Amino acid sequence: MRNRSTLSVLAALVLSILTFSACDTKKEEVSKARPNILFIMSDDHAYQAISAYSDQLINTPHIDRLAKEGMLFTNACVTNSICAPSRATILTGKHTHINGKIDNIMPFDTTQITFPQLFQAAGYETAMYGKLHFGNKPKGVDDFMILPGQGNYINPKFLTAEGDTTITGYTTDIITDLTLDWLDRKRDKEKPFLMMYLHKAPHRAWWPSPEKFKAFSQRSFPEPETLFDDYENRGRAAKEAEMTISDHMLMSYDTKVLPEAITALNIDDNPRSARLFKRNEYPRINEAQMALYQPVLDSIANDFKARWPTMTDKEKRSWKYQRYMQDYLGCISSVDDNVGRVLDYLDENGLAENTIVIYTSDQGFYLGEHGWFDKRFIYDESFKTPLLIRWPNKITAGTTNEEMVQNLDFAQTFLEAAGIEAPSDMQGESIMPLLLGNQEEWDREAVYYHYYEYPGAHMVKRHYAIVTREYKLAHFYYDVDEWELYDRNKDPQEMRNVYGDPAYAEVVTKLHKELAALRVKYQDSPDLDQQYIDIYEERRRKRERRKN
Ligand code: SGN
Ligand code: CA
Repeated sequence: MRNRSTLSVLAALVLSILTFSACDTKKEEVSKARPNILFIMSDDHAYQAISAYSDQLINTPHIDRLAKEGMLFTNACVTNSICAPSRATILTGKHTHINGKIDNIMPFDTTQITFPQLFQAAGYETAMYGKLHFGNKPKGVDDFMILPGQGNYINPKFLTAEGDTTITGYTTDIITDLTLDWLDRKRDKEKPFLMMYLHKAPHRAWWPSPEKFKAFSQRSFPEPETLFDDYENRGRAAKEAEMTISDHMLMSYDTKVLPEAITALNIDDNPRSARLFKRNEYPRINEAQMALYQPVLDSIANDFKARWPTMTDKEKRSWKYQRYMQDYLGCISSVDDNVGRVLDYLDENGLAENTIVIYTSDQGFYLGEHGWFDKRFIYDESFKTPLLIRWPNKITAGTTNEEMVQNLDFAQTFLEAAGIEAPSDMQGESIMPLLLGNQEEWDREAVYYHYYEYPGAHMVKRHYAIVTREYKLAHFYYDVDEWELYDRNKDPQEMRNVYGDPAYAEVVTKLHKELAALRVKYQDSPDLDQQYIDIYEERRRKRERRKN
């Protein structure tokens, strides 16, 4: 009896060890073959505001962890530097002239395949939380909670499959709470996951949480060298854009000077400014939150009233720049804290090793360079975007990569990492060789860019361009016909258009040829340029008909 029972216990033990280890091996194999993907994207996060790129403005220890433990791309860029087009490119793996979402207004044709659909079909558990800004609900996700349109910073509303819900608190914290809850409780843990964790911050009008608002309003930041750019030696596009800190940044709406303070000084502020201020986040603030925001708003208003009347124009621009940076970087600081929470969760739950973590933005942003805020231009600060990727045991920790990768490449990269076949009409290239250190398998020498939203907000003219490691050749068209060439090595701040300089004649000829070839490769053409212009003309006619 005793023997039998000892035997059976032994047998059970052996069996359980065998089953356990078989199951463990199987799990290992499955997980090795199919990594989780955590795609973190913020909105308008300039690489200048990540300390892994530059420690001039802010310390972002948590985002930096991805560089320390993974790969930092120093030449990652977008195909069209604006929100919805960038998102459409990421989701479809196609340039915006092909996927049709050339600007923030154009509807997205939802019959197109987006990469989360392919993940879902391949057995991944998929979700999207935060800002999509697409005009459509996402496809291919088992669960979603997204902000409507641009969404709000304070007490934001979310769209879900079950209807709308409004959550009290600060958007960056809330999007993270929801993401962690999905990772912890909602998802099917038998499956690998694809999580799209998408921040609204640091999008205009840059409202930090009350704590960061207070802390950052005490700080001052170094000015970029080109804050007082006069746009000499460039074409009309830079001169005519409406995105200067001095003239186009709104006093109340953007720099958060209470409208009463402006009226008190009898200053001619753009009427949109107070109107937008009173309509945007300010009325959403509840009493408890206002107790924290109000003292800071008052101190900004007092400082403004005391100093503004005697300031020179130059000092006024500097003052607005400081206010802009205080709020923008306050927003970033919350993003960084929250990225830290998510990375901790991965660590604490044994998920870090088999999860590819990507941190990026939908484009870059001007933090006072050329006197600007906003984006849209081919010039570096908005053309480039942060990109940091961690994938333990695959990517060598602490590596920097200088290749020209684009948001166009993301879909194919993620699909390859997950072992899912990418549709043959996607236009990017998987950057897997770079991640795995097989640099010799990568031979891209130039990327293509095309911006369309003109006439439109900030009035940045339409342009398409070729960018190589050495040069940038751009054609501004529609109501101008101007070419710009920048020598990226000699003139990294892009202050001198050398298109007409005879010293660059050969470069110009060569780049014209290469640009024409890229236009063919990516199926862009003068006819297509015209078709998209016609759509704008039609929109304008419709608006006028409505007015009359
Ligand atoms: C809004 C902002 C613009 C910004 C666009 C696009 N104006 O229109 O400054 O360029 O969004 O941003 S605001 O008065 O509404 O703040 S994007 O990230 O969605 O492309
Ligand atoms: Ca954006």
